[in-house]
Amino acid sequence: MDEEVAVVTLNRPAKRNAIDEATLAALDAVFSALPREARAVVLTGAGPHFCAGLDLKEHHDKERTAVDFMRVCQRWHSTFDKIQYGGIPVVAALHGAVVGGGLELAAATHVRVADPSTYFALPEGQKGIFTGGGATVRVARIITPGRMVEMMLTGRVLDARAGKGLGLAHEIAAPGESLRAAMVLAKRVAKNAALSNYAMVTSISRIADMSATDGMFAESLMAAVVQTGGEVQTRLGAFVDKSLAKVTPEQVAG
Ligand code: 1HE
Repeated sequence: MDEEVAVVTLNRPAKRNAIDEATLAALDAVFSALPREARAVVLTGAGPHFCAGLDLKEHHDKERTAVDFMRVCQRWHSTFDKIQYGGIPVVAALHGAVVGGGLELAAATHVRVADPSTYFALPEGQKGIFTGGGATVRVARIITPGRMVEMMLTGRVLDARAGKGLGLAHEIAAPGESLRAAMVLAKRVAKNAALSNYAMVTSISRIADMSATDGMFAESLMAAVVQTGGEVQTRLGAFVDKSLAKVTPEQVAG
């Protein structure tokens, strides 16, 4: 923990942080029981790459059946849902390969900071497999389904800048600095009211799945809870007495 920011590190660098069953279980355990005082999380990967996706050797060796792999996918989905909808903002610090299931993992986070070494790919087709960790939903929504189909068919690799252009990254840090830059952002995020952050990470993507009428209704319910919540009087009091920082052009994103 660093100033209310919990740092979660994929720590299997010798295998490029490939996600085997044990790694997924560890991720699930961490995101199921974040420290109570955590107001934001930074997710990073040890070694030269963020994450090489599904552990292909384990999958090869296990000779899973269709039902086995369906269950694997369900575990990935449920773990990544905990990341996306757990109510605590998650900032990904990306570097090196963010490929296959690594991109699926990154897509479950809320803010993604890359450094120039970062590259994105969905190389499943070349391996004779398909995405199973939520990419058809999460990655397709970020880059559009058409672009995802093209990316998978061609095996195209996107560098950090191209990834940022498509929304896979939101910021490009200096070389080797994505973790530091992610910490800066996470500390900023952690200063928001916790209930506002909860509303952002739990409701916006869900409302995108609803009809406009249902979405407006859900938004009004969410806003009714947040706008009458514990920190409103203090924070708006600071606005009223002019002690709250103004919104200024200096805050424009780079
Ligand atoms: C792995 C994996 C892995 C590396 N599963 N062991 N993902 C992929 O198709 C990515 C496949 N991996 C690669 O293309 C490269 O390994 C990397 C670009 C990620 C890294 O290259 P490099 O040169 O830094 O490392 P390396 O020498 O290739 O790998 C180091 C070790 O990590 C080596 O093991 P070693 O025992 O020979 O030392 C690799 O075998 C191992 N390794 N990547 C298992 N993915 C729910 S469905 C999700 C679908 C997917 O994610 S498909 C997977 C897409």
